[in-house]
Amino acid sequence: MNDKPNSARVGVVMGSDSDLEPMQGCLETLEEFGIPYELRVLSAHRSPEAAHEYARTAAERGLECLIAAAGGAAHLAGVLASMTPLPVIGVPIQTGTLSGLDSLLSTVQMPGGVPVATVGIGKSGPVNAAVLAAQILARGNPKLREQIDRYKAQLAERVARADKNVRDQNA
Ligand code: RP5
Repeated sequence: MNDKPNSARVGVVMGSDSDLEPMQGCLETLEEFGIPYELRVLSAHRSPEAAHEYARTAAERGLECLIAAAGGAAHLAGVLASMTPLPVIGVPIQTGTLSGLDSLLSTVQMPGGVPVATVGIGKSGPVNAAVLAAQILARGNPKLREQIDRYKAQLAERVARADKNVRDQNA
């Protein structure tokens, strides 16, 4: 799915290939929704010119939303957001040194006028980034809107099953 840049609607950008494993939940969720994406490794610090070029051309290449994952001094999402009119979702990657608090704060604390919609640290963050991207793309797309409704209904069903199990076991 990520080998067709012309049909991609979401750009998923990671600061390093070491972010690929923690981002699996994001990629799987985009695939679950049938959203074509392109996947890139671009670093705000190690390959700034390539990152800038990507951000500058993302909208004209037909992308509708960017997801940027980075850890540590995580400036990738903010740098992309500064150079594109597209909505940017930031995924703070959990680090070994500061457990991702460093990534979270450097992704979320953007100056006024340059928002990065930042998701949480840990497993839920990458999944939520994909769900948020789907919700952004679902505006004016009734089929995708229905998929999101079904997704949320499944979440509720899972909780109802867990509730029943817990009550049965503790009756
Ligand atoms: C960030 O530094 C990357 O996004 C990654 O999360 C972190 C560590 O990168 P590597 O040293 O593993 O390449 O730029």
